[in-house]
Amino acid sequence: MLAILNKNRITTTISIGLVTLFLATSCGSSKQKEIVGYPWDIPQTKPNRTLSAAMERLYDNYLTPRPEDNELFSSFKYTELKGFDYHNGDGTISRRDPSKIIFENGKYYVWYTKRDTETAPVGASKASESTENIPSTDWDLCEIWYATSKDGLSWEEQGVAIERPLLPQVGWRSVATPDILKWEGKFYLYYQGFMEASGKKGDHCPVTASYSDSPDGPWIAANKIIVENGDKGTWDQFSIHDPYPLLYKGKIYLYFKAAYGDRPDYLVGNGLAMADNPLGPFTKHPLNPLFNSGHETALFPFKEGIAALITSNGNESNTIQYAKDGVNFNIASVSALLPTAAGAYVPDAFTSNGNGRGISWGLCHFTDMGGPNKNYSILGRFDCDLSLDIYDPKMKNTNLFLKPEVYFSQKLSVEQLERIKKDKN
Ligand code: AAL
Repeated sequence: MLAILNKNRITTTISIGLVTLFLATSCGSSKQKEIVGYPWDIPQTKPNRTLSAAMERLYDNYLTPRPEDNELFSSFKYTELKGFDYHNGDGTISRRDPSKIIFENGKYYVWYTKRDTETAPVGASKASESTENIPSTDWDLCEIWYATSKDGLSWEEQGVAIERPLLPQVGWRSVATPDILKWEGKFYLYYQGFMEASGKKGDHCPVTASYSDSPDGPWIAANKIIVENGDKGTWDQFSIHDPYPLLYKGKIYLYFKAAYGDRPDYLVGNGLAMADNPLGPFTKHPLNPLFNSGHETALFPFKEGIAALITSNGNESNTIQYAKDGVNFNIASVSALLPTAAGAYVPDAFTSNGNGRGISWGLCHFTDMGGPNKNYSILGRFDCDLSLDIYDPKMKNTNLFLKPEVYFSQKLSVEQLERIKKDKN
């Protein structure tokens, strides 16, 4: 009897059960040779032998042992977009946090946070210096704009979708980080509605919404909080960020993000609020938060469940996760260079048919473009193969080669350099 300890359970095997393969000898005799090592040709199903914890995990935790066969593994490729002007990168124009992309009227639509301010933001740490015209963070004093595209590479900015309403309405200070729902022929934009400059106390805001008969607007503001902050002392008491609606199991599943705990050691989790109607009432899932890591919400229907890109913040950064029930997520793969604030093209986001097909491209953002004094963000395109309908082996590469300049751009801080020098003496 041999007890095998692995991460989640103790398995007692009935016998050691080493895999035994028998090879005929070259002279055709019946003499057979026992191979006791792990087989050369990776078995697709868990072999009946004792395995190390890592090899147990390979079979227990992933859809397939090889990443190239894993429908929920992908590497990511990036392309610069055509059609957006950033005022020579002086920090006064910023576009960030793209919504998921939908296809309507023969073209792709995306909504995003746009800042067009007199100056670049002063930064969260100097938020007290912000004014009616000077933004604190990159997403302060913003509006929600939208753009359309025929090919997903060249975009035409169409104009503002959601302006900042007048004080004291929800979002008077800034409206940001939108996402889109199509429900019974109408369109619903959910977004963060700031009532103070972000950075002053934290990044505090609730979620509000507007609706329209057409993706081109005009948009009517619900003019109320759609997803309330949590009770005092709970993880989402201050912020409900990145509202992200999908239609799943016939209900509106609105995933969202909250940052909790005291900075700098704060955690970011994504939770879920559900409703039968787009303007609520929304009921938060009792198991929230549903993720222990991640940042901006990026999810899509996959088979009968929901898959998620978990980018940064937490022990499970850089993973792709899957929940058969849309609630209990597990790691489906570990990848690298995941798109930040991904807004994928999700053709079946609102079908609720229990047969999600996955994603293969979308938009994301790149922040901190102009350095501390000219901070702004740009939108870019990512491509991947997290789709059941394409097979692109070039997207299944776990051996990422990055140029030395990428590594050398990760610089030691002045304090770190001092510590290293001091340690030496
Ligand atoms: C983003 C999002 C939310 C935050 C800020 C703007 O990436 O998580 O939208 O409030 O940063």
